[in-house]
Amino acid sequence: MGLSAVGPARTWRTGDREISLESPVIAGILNVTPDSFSDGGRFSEPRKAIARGRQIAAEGAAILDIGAESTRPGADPVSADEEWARLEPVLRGLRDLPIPVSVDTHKLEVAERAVNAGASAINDVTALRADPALAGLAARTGVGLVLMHMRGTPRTMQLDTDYGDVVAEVRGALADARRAALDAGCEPDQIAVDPGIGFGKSLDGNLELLARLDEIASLGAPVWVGPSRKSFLGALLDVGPAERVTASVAACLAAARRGADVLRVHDVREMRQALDVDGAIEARRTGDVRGARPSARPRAAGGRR
Ligand code: HH2
Repeated sequence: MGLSAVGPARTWRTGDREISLESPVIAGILNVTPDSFSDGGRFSEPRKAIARGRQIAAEGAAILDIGAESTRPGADPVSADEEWARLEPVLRGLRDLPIPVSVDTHKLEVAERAVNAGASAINDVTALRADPALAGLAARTGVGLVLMHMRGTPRTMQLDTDYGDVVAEVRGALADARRAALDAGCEPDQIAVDPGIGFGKSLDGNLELLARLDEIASLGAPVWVGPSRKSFLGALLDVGPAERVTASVAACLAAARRGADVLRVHDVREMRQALDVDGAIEARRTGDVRGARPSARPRAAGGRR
């Protein structure tokens, strides 16, 4: 099975832009935090963050996902003012980015400011539990909304990772959150869902969610997934975050085969190469050139022809 979607054309609407999900796309991660689990401190300085944001777009991401509060297990929360102070200069510096920017926040105050500063989507890792009013903001402004499953909070989420049927429970919670967003006035094509790999899940739970991602995809919403560099890969391979690049690409490809639309990754270049090779092979197999659309993908600066 290839990675191109079958059936009617699907899109994710983020403000005035529509992202085609005919084949999986990449959301490149930019953490402007001092303490993120794999890249904390690398892009805390706005100048470096802005340069990395541009690089992520040039490397072939369809979305730039900027986070200013770490959600790693045990992380301390930051105030809205602190979160905004980290985000503002970076958002302003990336206003002319050719790809939409999503902001990874669960605070209404931060989300409102981010949308005013040009963000096209809000990525809420609490799926409206922290602030249900985020759905109203998305409904009013038309920005995209990602609803991610997490048990508890980053401080508590790894204390209880037992589920009866993890996929059924996550699917049910995402269906409820999606329904709440629709009731608040969002359009269906604005709302994406995400099973929250690593957020209150055991190694087995994470593997089960990826293996049965098609059941999450059957909700009919665009599916985000974020296994990138996470500790379940470290548990499988006994390597640290920086050495989990190949494993992350493998996990994302497996997820894409089971219906993931948006692959949230730190290593955009490597993920892009994997999708391009898979697309080219798939196009050859099916005779369908849609799978290999190199012209739709910006070439990295300095890349050889
Ligand atoms: N994972 C993280 C943060 N935000 N958002 C979505 N939709 N899906 C995810 O899997 C997800 C997410 C955690 O990763 P990272 O941003 O790299 O680390 P940190 O939270 O430490 O900044």
